[in-house]
Amino acid sequence: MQFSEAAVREILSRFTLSGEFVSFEPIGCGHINDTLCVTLKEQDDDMRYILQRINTHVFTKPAELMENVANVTSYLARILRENGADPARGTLTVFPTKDGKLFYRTDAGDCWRVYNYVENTYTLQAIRDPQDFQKSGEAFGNFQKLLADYPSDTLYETIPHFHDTASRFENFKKALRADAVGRAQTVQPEIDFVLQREADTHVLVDLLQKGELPLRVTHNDTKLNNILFDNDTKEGICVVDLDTVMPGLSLYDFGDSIRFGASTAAEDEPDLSKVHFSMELFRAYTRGYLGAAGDSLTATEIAYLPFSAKLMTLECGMRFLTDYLEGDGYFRISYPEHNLVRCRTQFALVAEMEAQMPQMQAETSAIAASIGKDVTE
Ligand code: GN1
Ligand code: MG
Repeated sequence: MQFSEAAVREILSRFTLSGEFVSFEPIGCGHINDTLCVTLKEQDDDMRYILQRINTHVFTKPAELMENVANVTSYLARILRENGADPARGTLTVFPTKDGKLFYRTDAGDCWRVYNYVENTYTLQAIRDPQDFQKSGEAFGNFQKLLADYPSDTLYETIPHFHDTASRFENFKKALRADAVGRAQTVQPEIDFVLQREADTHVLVDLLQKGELPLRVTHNDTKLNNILFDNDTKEGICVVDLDTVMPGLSLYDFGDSIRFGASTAAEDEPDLSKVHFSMELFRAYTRGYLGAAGDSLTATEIAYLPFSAKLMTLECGMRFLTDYLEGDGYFRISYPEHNLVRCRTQFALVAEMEAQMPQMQAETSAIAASIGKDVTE
C-alpha cells in the first residue's frame, strides 16, 4: 500500500506529537496492518515514531483493540518500572490524538495509531544461530510472566476463537464446501492433509474446557519478528504487535514461536527441500522459554509443548489454505499462489514434527527436569 506524504502529514497532525515532519518509510513484514516509520525533528533531534494503519477488516473493533493495547502497555510499563527496567525500551507506548483518543479515524474510515520507535534495536526475520532463538524464548517467556497477574477478564477478545483450532477447522470445511473461487480441485493433497488431522484440532480446546489447562493472558502472535533485540546487549527487550493480546493458552504462544522460528526456511519458501523443522532450534527456544516462564507453568502445559508446536503449525497452514480457497481476502499476498506456498511450508513442518514427536517430548522433559519441573507429576 502506497501513502502520500501529504496524507501522512495530515494524519500525524492529529496526534500529540511535537516536531517538524522530516520523512517516512514503510517498515515491517506483517501480513495484516500497514506500518510506517516517521521521522520528526524535535529541537535538534530526529525522533522516530511508528505510524500504523489498523486493518479493520481483520480487527473490526479498533476502539476495543486499542483499549486492550493501551491498558496492557501501561501495565507493562508499571511492572517494568517496579523491576527497575526502562519502560521506554521494554514496552511500546501509545501516543494519543489531540482529542485524547487512542487512534485517529479518517473520514474514509481508516484507523491510525502512533507508537514510540524503540531505537537501537533490530528484528530478526529468520534465526541465524540457536542462541538468538533461546533469547527469543526468554523474551516471550518473560512477557508471559510479566502479564501473569493481569486480570484477563478485563481484556476484550479482539478476534474471538483466534486459536480455537477446532473452530478454525470448521471454517476450513466451510470454505471447502463453498469453493468460492474454484480452487479446491487443485489442492486435494493439502485438503486431505487437513482432513486427516481433524482429531488434533480438538485436543487443546478440550483440555481447556475440562479445566486441565489454565486460561492466561497471552500474546497469540509470537512470531520471531515481533521481538525487538537490543543492538548492544543482543537481548530480546521488547515484545511488539500486541493486537491479539487476550486470554489464551500459553501453549498457543509457545507453539506459534516454534512454528515460525524453528524452521530452516521462510514461511513462504517455495522450495520445500529447504524447509525443515530444526530440533536444535526447538531445544534452544524451549530452554529460553522454560528458563523464563517455567516456574509459572503447570506440568500439563509443559507436557503439551511439543504437541502445541505441531498444532499451531497445522492451524496456520490450515488458515493459509482457507484463505486460498476463499480467494485471498485475509492475508496480504504478493502473488496469486502465495497463500498456497505458505500452506505447503507449514504442512511440511507438521509432517517433520510428527515424525520427531518422541524426540521433541524427550528433549522437553529433559529441559523441564533441568529446571526442577517434572512433567509426569
Ligand atoms: C498474521 O500480520 P502478522 O504477520 O503479525 C496473523 C497471525 C499469523 C501470521 C502468519 C491477526 O500476523 O495470526 O500467524 O500472520 N495475524 C492475524 O504469518 O491474523
Ligand atoms: Mg501480528
